[in-house]
Amino acid sequence: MIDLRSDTVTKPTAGMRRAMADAEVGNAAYGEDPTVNRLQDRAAEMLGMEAALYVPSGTMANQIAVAVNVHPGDEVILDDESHIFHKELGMMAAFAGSLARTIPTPHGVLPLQAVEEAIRPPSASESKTGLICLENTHNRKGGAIYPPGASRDLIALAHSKGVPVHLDGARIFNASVARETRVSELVKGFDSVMFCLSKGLGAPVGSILLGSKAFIEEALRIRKMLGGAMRQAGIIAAGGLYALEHHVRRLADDHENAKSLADAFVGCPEVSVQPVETNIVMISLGRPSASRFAEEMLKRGVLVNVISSRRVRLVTHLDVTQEDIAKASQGIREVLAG
Ligand code: TLP
Repeated sequence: MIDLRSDTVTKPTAGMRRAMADAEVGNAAYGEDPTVNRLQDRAAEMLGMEAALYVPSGTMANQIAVAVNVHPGDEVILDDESHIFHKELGMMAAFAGSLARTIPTPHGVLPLQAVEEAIRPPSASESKTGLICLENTHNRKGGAIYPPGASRDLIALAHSKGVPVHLDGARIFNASVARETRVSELVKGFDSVMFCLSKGLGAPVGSILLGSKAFIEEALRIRKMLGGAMRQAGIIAAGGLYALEHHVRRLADDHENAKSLADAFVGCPEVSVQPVETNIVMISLGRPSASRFAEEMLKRGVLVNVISSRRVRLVTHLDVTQEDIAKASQGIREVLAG
């Protein structure tokens, strides 16, 4: 099977498994796991943030960031297809008690004017704007990169109104490699950032949440509330460290593969492909339907992700070779011709 459903499907490489097997461990919840501590320090250094916290998943990292920043009844401004709003099961309301103030966006980039209008001035009779969240790269917008200028302007606006900004940077390393820009440049100015080790970077488990020392101290308490304090987590953290050392630059291969995969759809009248910037190919189909397309691809040994009745997502990653892409492209042409 060629699995293009997600970049979360990668399996640890032999080198990564060796690093995991050899990892020094301790009780991470006591702050005594040397490998977890090394991973957190390395991540903070790479992103240029004060402090970092290893957490089991990207969802937990995002929801901790929301909960640190809001009180029940506060609003969070974010785009209506963001992962935090769309795919985290209403946890920002269920756990933190916040309200989503969503803004529709064509490419996942929040328009400044709409954000300015959505930020509420301090008032005794209205909700407070507690947080603004951005996503880079944007999952449901086909791996689109948030333009650095646009995020800088948004942060400046938010800070001028006293509102913190969180970045869901699950795939921020894809943006960094595609733009040939240091990841620390892309996250400059954000109050908190999360990135996933278990997506394109190819580690089996975990995400990193970053921010100021004070933010991470509070994040530690909320991670514990969510049952996310881990013990001898160095075993899995070693996979994350290995990924940061060995799997960043190779993301460029995934981007190349995604571009050639997208080419297979070119010229099909009933299909539109979102411009491919990183490792996600998002297509909209007239005919066949998304589920029919997925069934036909499955018969040809290729798994794709049905996003809605008309949308399909294909994601390239560490476990997909150029040969796999050629085979999948052949399958796509056959299905669309049929
Ligand atoms: N994305 C997964 C699914 O949940 C859709 C995927 O296959 O793409 N932020 C972004 C932008 C994400 O894409 C994801 C996961 C998360 C956060 C959550 O990370 P996890 O799965 O580690 O909780």
